[in-house]
Amino acid sequence: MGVVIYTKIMERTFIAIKPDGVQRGLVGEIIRRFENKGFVLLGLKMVNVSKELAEEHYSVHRERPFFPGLVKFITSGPVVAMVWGGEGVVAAARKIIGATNPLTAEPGTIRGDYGANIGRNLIHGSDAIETAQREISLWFKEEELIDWQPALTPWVYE
Ligand code: IDP
Ligand code: MG
Repeated sequence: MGVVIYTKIMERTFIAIKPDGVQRGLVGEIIRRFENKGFVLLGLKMVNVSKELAEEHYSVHRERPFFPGLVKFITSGPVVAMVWGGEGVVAAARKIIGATNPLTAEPGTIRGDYGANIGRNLIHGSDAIETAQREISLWFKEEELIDWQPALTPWVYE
């Protein structure tokens, strides 16, 4: 019963733990927050991001003054790329992540709890459903994503 509803409301988002999050040993802490919420991990891999992938991922920011530094930062060390699923996961993940600038991000959010500088804000999350679709297909091959449902689903979804 719950499983059927779950399939209908399923949404997917792209989440990436940036090089600062990996270097600071926050991979487990960050994944824990999404797991605890009840979202479902559908794909995960560690990536040494190429300049081409970084530039494509952040192409909307191409003209911004911070773009070269951003590309340099994202390619500076391994990134943990993930796809998470769940009802309303795109918007809800952005709330878990917090505002772009960690100095104004609310305490309790990932950026609010662990960040202290806008250029080192630990994590990326898609900002809309269409963006999520674009980013998932940019970072993952379809066969790298696992279509599964946790046994606890009826205890997370009505
Ligand atoms: P978002 O990650 O919260 O969606 P965006 O405005 O899409 O924020 O910016 C993308 C990324 O670019 C940010 O997460 C941050 O890493 C970087 N960035 C944004 N604004 C600045 C800035 O003013 N200085 C340095 N880096 C920035
Ligand atoms: Mg953004």
